[in-house]
Amino acid sequence: MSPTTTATAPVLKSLYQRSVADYWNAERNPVNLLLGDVSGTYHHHYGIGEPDWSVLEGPEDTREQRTIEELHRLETAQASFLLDHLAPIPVGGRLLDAGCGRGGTSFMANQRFGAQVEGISISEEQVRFANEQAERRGVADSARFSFRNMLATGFETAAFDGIWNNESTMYVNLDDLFAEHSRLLKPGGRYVTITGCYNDVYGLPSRAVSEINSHYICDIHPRSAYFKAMAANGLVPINVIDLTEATIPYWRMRARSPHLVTGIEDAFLEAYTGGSFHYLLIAADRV
Ligand code: GPP
Ligand code: MG
Repeated sequence: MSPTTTATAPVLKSLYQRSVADYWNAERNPVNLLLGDVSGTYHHHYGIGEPDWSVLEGPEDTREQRTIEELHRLETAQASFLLDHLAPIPVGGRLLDAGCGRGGTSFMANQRFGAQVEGISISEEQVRFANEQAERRGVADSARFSFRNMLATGFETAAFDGIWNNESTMYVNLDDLFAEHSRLLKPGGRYVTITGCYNDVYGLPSRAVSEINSHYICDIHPRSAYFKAMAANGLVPINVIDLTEATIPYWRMRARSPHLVTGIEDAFLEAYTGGSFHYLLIAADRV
């Protein structure tokens, strides 16, 4: 079997998906690895909440480490907020982390709900990393990671009590994604996403949004597209929360951390403050 196929079908279905997988297989950004090292929980999403700006003051030789710890705290707060909206999940329930990265949100959900978590990614390197983490944490029997495509997962119908996408919807067509989520969720199951989306009121994607697309090889959707695709696939929103103001301080602190910046910080700040882009949580029930 080729490493990029399952027993039944290739996981990567297009050159586009191959290029996204290549990006994540090669990704080693200090802003992700050094932050993850703080607690052993590696995130691939941004932060929310007010930073403790005093970390930038005080001794210079430990400033970077203080900043790393503070940004990690804000990223963990983001994942925790997402899980607040997934709850309640029955103990022993089954959850899907669609686009799981190095497994950060999956491990938090596994611990918090006592649930069985399946994390999936089209990056074999991320899957390997996350499974190694699961072994290290002693939870490999209840947090599993596999090389799968979120648009055609191969899991059985109505298998999950909850599904989330933590900043991974901008890599896929939303109609295809929500059709698969709808199939996978039990009736009454909960779906949550935190995502960046562009503002329909502004018009088409701004220069800053286009820069973000180019940086991550993604295709940020308009806000409207989420609600159209959910409505078409039996997902009924229960909560929509604009987190834009809550994430701006994270970007301001990240932009002031010379060892952590990746070069995309100003584009996020411009997109959010200019009104062309929102950071949104959407929670929906499967009917
Ligand atoms: C976060 O991952 C970014 C994405 C998954 C893609 C784009 C998201 C949007 C909301 C537009 P990361 O933590 O690997 O990014 P970085 O390396 O910049 O910290
Ligand atoms: Mg990151």
